[in-house]
Amino acid sequence: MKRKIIHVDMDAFFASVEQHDNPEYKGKPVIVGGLSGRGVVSTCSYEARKYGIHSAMPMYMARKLCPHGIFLSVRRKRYEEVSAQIFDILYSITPLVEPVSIDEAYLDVTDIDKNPEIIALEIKKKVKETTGLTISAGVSYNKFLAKLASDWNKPDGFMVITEDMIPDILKPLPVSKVYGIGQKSEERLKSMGINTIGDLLKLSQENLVEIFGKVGVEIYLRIRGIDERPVETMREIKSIGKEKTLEKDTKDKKLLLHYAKLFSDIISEELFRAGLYARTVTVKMKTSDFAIHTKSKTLNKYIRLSEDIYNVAYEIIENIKLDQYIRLIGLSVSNLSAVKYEQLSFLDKSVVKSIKAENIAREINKKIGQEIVKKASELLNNKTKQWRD
Ligand code: DCP
Ligand code: MG
Repeated sequence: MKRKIIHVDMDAFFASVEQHDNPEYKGKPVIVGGLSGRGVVSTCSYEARKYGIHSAMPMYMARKLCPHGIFLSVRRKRYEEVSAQIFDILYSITPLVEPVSIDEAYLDVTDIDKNPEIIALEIKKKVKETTGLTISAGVSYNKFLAKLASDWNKPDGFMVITEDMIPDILKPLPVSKVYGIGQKSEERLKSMGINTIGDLLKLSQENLVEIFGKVGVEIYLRIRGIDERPVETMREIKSIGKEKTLEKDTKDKKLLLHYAKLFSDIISEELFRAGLYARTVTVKMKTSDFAIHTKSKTLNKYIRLSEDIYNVAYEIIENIKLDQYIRLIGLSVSNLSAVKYEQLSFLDKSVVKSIKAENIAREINKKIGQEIVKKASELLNNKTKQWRD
């Protein structure tokens, strides 16, 4: 069965919040970003975009392009507050929400017995009522097309892409609309006379692999409306942790254990709130040469008491030979499960609990102001060394 995917993305998010909170800025070019000498634009209102201003542009350049603009610094806490309201609306529709950024998410509404267009329009309405802001929504049968759709007629956009529209509707689009084609590739393609998706469609998969490497295969499929990537909810967010860069590099194990105790308390509390247990405890340390070392221990039982977590951390730390100074200590638990005795399968009913965990993760990250709770996949991407035994 074809999936029903919705992609939503707030319009000129930071700038719209500013215009909403300060109605005198409405209809005016508002530029939000770093206001210091080397600052860059975070985003700007659609009124400011007419002057050629865009995200990531140096602020001095934006000032040159639009001297009479309203230049504001970033109020991240406020934007996070609004973001939380938006995500509450999304989670009230389905637990199958994949947050992409502070203002963007995918929803898989395949199993909801309602027309996806109606759901998308309801989201738009609720977001407007709750926050006073507009969100653009796209509906389609995969993530790639849903995202294209939400971008179709921004701001306050709404677009549905159905199977019968493919590939014709894609043909006139610039190649930059395709995931994996950045500015550099775009220029390269241009020099080869390839400007639109229509041009790209004429190339074989082999041609695309020659040009882009492995990602060429994905590009080949995407532009034909094929994208099997699932909407990834929090089910795969499977790690809770905390770390701290020490005020002074140390070799003092007592101090490291002191932090391990503090972190165990925090982690335990979060496991309780999320209704989860953990089976793996990982100690992370950064040495004064900035090398990152990790050492994990996986138990044959699930734990969540602070004392249990600390005992494992204690054992790991006690066994580490400290021949270098430590500048950062971290503790995390993974291999999480909603039940104590068995590993849950992917299809298990832990979805809701995992979602709770992720919401909590987001809250903790917000509270602490740094990202301590991560997706397992992100952890795997970190280049870490195993601590020598
Ligand atoms: N952002 C940032 N720096 C960037 C890009 C974005 O700080 N280089 C922030 C500011 C944006 C927010 O993230 O408001 C969301 O990013 P989007 O890419 O969704 O951009 P906007 O929501 O601002 O505009 P659009 O209407 O194009 O979605
Ligand atoms: Mg946006």
